[in-house]
Amino acid sequence: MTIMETRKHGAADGALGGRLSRLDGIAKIKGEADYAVERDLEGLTHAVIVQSTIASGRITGIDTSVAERAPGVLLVLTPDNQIALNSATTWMDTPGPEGPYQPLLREITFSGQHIAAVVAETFEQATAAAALINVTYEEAPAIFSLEDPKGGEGFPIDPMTKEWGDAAAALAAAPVKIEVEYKTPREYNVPIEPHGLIAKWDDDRLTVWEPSQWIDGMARTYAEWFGIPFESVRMISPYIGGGFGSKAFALPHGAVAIMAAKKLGRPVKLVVTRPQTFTAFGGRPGTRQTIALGATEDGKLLSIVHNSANETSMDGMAVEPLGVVTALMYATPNLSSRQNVVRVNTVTPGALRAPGENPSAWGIESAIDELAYELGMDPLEIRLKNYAERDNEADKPWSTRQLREAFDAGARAFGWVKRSHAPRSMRDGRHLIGWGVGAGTYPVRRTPGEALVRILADGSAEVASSGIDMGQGTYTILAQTAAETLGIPVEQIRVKLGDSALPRAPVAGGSQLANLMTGAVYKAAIAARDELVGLAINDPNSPFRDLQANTLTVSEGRILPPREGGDGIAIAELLRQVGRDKIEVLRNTLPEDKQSKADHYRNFSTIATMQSPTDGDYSLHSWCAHFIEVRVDEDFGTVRVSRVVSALDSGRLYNPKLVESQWKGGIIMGIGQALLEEGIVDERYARVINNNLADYLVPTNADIPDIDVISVGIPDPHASILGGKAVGELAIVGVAPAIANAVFHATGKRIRELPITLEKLL
Ligand code: MCN
Ligand code: MOS
Repeated sequence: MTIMETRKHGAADGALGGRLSRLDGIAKIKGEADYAVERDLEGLTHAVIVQSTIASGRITGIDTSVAERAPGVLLVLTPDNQIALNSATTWMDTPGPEGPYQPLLREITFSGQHIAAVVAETFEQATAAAALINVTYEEAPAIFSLEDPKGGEGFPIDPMTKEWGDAAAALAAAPVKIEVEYKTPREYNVPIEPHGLIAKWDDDRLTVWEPSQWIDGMARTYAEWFGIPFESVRMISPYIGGGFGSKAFALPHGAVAIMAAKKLGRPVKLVVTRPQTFTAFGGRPGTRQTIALGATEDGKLLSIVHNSANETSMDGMAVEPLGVVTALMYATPNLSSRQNVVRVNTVTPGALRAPGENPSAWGIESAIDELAYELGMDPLEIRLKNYAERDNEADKPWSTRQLREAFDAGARAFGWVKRSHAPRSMRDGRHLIGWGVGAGTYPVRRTPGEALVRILADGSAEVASSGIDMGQGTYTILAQTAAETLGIPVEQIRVKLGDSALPRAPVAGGSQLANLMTGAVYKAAIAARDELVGLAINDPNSPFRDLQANTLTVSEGRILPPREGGDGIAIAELLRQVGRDKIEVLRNTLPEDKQSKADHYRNFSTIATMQSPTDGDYSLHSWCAHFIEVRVDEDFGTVRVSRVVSALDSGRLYNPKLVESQWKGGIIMGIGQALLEEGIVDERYARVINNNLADYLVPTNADIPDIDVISVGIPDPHASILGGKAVGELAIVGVAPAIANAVFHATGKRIRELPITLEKLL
């Protein structure tokens, strides 16, 4: 896609802060966007994965003889003939598990574990042959989920402990207290584009076409698994059909495809089926948390005691940090938050939009509402009364916290003053009406990246980075940043992303890529612009030689002299006159002590360089408040969300149109989480039975009302180079509790276990 092909925009509309439409949108609508696994390579073969049908035990035999003789079959991979791979370092840059890495195992720890793969000339042949593999097992008892008493209390994760004051004593002494338990089920990312890849070897060089949120991180893992240098792996991922956290890491099926390509000496394509995506990687784990709040009679918090647990797999460790929002949102003199992890027979859980913050807010934002009703207080008033003026956990001031403004703006736009307090007091015919509020937050994370800016002979410019765009808007905001900084119209900026041959970028996860990469592009573009101006004043062939640098400006693709000096010359013309075919600048945002060349790629392909939100003098976070109306049908128990007004603080917005779309997307996912989404586990077989998009329900247009989003942010110079804060994951946080609070207001029933399905209301 070139920017020339997209709709024309005036520069004022296109520069940073303008409401430019997504530059990748047209190609996607026309079907011209080339998604990674759509390549048709010469000699391409097709692999199909076979998964375990038991949840616990071991394979006693795999008979592949019939499958091997089936038409078109080229290779059957099993635990017995796979290549032993190296263990890869973790994303934190610590050593991986001991021993070789094997993507196919005889030991079974969850239902749906990869146990074999068939590669054939066609996808149909591979699918047919995969059904002919005969596997026998020795089955052992399985722990089906967090609900299974066999799983017990699990074991503590000490780094998750947060403690100040004496929470237990303060709770015991508090005049008003509540203690309640909240749960969330397994939830899945279900991006429309399923996971898959094409792997191709050329001698010892590997090319992988694969949708990825983190090209550099995944390329490093592939390089380590197969014992080749990082530079020998090329990952290509120009467009991604959604990820929501699930496409950031190399996964076992990737190892299988690359291994098969190596064994066969032919390119291999492997795309997991929709049901297989439910166990090829994990979604959000099931969680439970108990929250005890102690308060004064007039609603001042005295203590929070929080105990939580999430499920993880038998052999992997996934911690869904359930205390993150609990400790941040409200001022309390005493707090204790602890977390356990329980091993169950499941695939290792992964990251799903706002891992931690999302279920954490579900707990505290429900509990504070319950406390409000216990006290007979307005749910908004109790939140303002306990407003945290600083980060009590880190003991630092907020950089910016426009949450009070969010409550004010949201309440005003929603008409909160017209709410009557008592449950079941608002009604419209058969519908009980409920109004609920819920707040949310997401931290500002910072991992370095680098970007290349190139001004070309024709006066246009290129931006290049191995960062990615999965729909959130990276192509567009990087073009806007370069346009504004270089003084070149946005139509003349071409952004190249999604290729590991380009300069290094951090993970598009943790809602950080926009702030980091606009910063890197800004630095590179400033330097490129300075070099251009330098040529203009120093080159003997320049019409501006001997002028002062700070008297020249670049605008609309022209270098302009001081006001009285005429209309200047086009960049292309200057480059021609001074005999240059381009200006090229690479800049990164690494701190000085990390600039070392030796491990250049490592600086960007792990998150070891990531700064926490409290690294520095301030505590950096985005904030939001959701005001939601529900209509509950009294006879059927059906809940419909009929109105959403959310006010959000993400600092400075680089492109308000795209931010609004990100926020609305998050709110829609929050509605799905509140009312629909649930991995249903069949306890007998310890497997998720609704492993497809017909039975795993996500919202459709008919489930979503008009959503009103209001920006209350102000530029935050501590958060990022250009003043923005986290956007992508923020808005899902706090939606589910706002809906549950609205459902309570409508019906008088407190639902403490998501999703809020009709049988829970009857
Ligand atoms: N933006 C802006 N001004 C800012 C910050 C962001 O205009 N100050 C806009 C930009 O359009 C930017 C977008 O918001 O591209 C998201 O920015 P950011 O919050 O930095 O998030 P990332 O670019 O790191 O994207 C990852 C984030 C995450 S972690 C998940 S999960 C998620 C999300 O983005 N998955 C998504 N949004 C998604 N959107 C789509 N369409 N698909 C997914 O899978
Ligand atoms: Mo987002 S869950 O951090 O990729």
